[in-house]
Amino acid sequence: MSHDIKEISNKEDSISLKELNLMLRKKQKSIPTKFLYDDLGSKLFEDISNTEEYYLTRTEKKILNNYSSSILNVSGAKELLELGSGSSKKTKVLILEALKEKDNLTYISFDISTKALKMSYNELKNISSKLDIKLVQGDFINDIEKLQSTKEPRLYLFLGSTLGNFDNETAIKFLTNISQKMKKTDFLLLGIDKIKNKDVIKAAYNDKNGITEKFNKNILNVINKEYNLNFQPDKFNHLALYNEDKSQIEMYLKANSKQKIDILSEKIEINSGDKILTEISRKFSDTSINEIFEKSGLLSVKNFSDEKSYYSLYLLRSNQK
Ligand code: AVJ
Repeated sequence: MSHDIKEISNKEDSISLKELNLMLRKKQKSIPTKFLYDDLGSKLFEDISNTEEYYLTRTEKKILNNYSSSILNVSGAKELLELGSGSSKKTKVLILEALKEKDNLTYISFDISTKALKMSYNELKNISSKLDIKLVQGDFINDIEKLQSTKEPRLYLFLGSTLGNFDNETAIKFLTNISQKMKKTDFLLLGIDKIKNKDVIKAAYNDKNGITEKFNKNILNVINKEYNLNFQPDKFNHLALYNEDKSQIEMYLKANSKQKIDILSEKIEINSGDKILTEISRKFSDTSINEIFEKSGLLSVKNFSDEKSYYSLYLLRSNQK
């Protein structure tokens, strides 16, 4: 059985070759992070989340297991709307808990990737006849205002520490969009990775089996395909540094030899040792994340954590109304 996917994005989301060219010529070269997540990249990320070193996914899952019923009691949600749902595996815990108490529940899966939406549907379709599943394809930064609202109390979910991949301005813009969309009875559950011992953080992005390395290098295959370029992944090394001043992981591809890339009938010269930034992953303190909430019109109602305080789920409501 298949399921309708409602499309609300204009799909003009990809950057032009010209823009990419500019990004690769800047003093700090970069490639947009989203190119990490083609089908292979999404699969590799799943593999990362099963490594010993990558504590984030497993810790978040544990917190959800422990506190699903509190989260649902506080929020009183009749609808769950997940932003960037991926495969919805973690959310299943919350859905199963909600179904214990309720006669019906709506789960709205909102993702840029139709493949992810289909996976999410397959993961959930047989759970219960009381569960109504809706699939919406769109970009969670730009299309949030286009989402349909109902009168029911809704719990927005943004899990997996994805907020950490946004710079400050984008994070505030994104959260402001959500808080403006939220009704008085709505809540947002947000997954946040916390500042901790830097060796623990660094190890999570440098797993010994080299899966993160594969994941990082795959970005070059993705843009080669997308823009018909000639990057050679073997000529780069994976580098994930923890920038303590900014409390963020910075993931780079570092050239291990001199090379030329053909782009727009020009050549980009890359010297041995040049670094291309592919992702930042920010870590927060309770204070630094609350500052962002305040600037976004959000109020933290409660937060849930693990015994080591590695990770937190913040339950928020909008301060705008
Ligand atoms: C799932 C995007 C939050 O930043 O930790 C994992 C992605 N990058 N290893 C993160 C990622 C390198 C991950 N996010």
